[in-house]
Amino acid sequence: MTSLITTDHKRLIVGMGQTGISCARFLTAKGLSFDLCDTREALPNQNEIAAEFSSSQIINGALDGAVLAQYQELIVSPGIAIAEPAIAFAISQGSRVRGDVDVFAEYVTKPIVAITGSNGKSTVTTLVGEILTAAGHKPAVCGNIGIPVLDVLLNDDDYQCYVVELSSFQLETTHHLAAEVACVLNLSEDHMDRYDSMMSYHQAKHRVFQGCRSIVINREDSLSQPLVSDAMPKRSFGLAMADNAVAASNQYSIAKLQNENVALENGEYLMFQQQAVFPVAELKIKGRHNQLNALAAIALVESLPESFDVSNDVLQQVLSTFSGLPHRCAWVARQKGVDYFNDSKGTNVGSTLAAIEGLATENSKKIILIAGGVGKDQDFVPLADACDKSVKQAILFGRDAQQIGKDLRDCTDLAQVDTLADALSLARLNASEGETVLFSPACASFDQFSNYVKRGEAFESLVLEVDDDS
Ligand code: UMA
Ligand code: ADP
Repeated sequence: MTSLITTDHKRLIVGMGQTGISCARFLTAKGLSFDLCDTREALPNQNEIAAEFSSSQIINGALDGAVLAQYQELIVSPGIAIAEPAIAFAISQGSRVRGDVDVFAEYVTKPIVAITGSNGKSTVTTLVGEILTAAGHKPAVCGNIGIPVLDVLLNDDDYQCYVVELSSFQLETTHHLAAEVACVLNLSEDHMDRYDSMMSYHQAKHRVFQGCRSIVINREDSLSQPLVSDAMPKRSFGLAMADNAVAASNQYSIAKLQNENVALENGEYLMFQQQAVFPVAELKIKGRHNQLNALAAIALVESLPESFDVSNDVLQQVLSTFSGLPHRCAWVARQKGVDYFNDSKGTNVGSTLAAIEGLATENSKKIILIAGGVGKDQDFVPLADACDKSVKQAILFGRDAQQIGKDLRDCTDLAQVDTLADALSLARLNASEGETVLFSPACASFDQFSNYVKRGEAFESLVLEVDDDS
């Protein structure tokens, strides 16, 4: 990045990926000027970007604090940490740093459902969107899920509300979201290569509550709960009912009904207060974590103003048909009596733990786990108990296989290989009829794949290379 740059523009968009380009288009539509930069020397679509934003300067190469400090406002993409020395220097010189979600919050006038957490964000965001759509409302489903918020805000007339998935990276640069309802679904270690402690990660996540009008909390995860006044409207979800009166208000939970009501079959139900909402057995998304996700989604929808009313019939219809998103504990095939599951989106310890617990059968070690990749400085020890109980063998591959192996030693049989293909070959050799091969890496994919989708697709095609003879 050259420091000889001179510009009349006051804003610099830092990062020219999906987020940066959405900011550039939005600012252009608002008649506001800006420059653009990216640490890459040349982007594959550099010429197209230069042509589309011909009145902006485009700066490529390593970030330079002196250049950045010439701008009053830096709109920083989530992939770039604001702790980067060049950005920190610009801040010290008076530059204001914000992200695309902060710009969105400045302009948006319709209700926002804001969803963050370590795991389950995309599932809950999608489910909330599906429920609202089925009820005839027009939600925009956007954010970290893959659709930049400013892209959808450009088509604001098409929507009645915004259901936004937010990452901690996006929240770091968001100053006042003012959501209609905000939720941290759960909190467990992730992105420890970007944050210096769990506390900083927690602080970033909790920025989702700034200026919100109501909250949804996870009763069983104290780290998900904000410090807010008792007057703040609140709904809560958790597997068990809380027994004290305050926590009991607006409670969503799971309960086993037996001979309670002739109109209902015995079994487990999603509950609101004492009222059965939906039978667990009829949920298409499986596992305890997905039951919690379903409760969270209902609580979020029911926190919206009355104009977003959703009938019981609509709720039943969506809950009985929503089968989850690809690459999240998705069944791929049964071969020689062995079930193969792709959980490539299991990119941290919390999600892999949920996957093992979701697929475990009581008192038997019938899972062969394939894990590994970029460990993001996580501690893998929290997987040890679940491996001890339910994992017959853990096959580790990729950059941080050795580190994971150290954390899991003694709890299960371990094997280390180089690639996903090697891991699957070994799993095939060792899996017996009635067992499960679970690919849930607990790691990011960047050492061997461009993203979790490509990694999951690779796993599925490796599995399906062999004929399904089930
Ligand atoms: N860039 C630099 N220098 C860097 C890092 C990035 O110049 O050090 C550039 C990149 O070259 C890229 C651009 O900045 O051209 C933007 O990259 P980005 O990494 O900020 O990503 P976007 O393409 O803008 O996509 C982002 C989110 N990416 C990240 O947070 C890393 C997407 O989440 C999100 O879907 C998208 O905005 C729309 O809101 C992805 C993700 O991995 C799925 N999120 C993480 C997660 O879910 O764990 C947080
Ligand atoms: P996110 O968007 O937060 O990454 P996803 O819905 O995409 O969440 O799911 C990511 C991974 O986390 C998948 O492996 C999924 O099985 C797992 N998961 C989903 N919901 C939960 C939850 N409530 N608790 C723990 N793990 C979960």
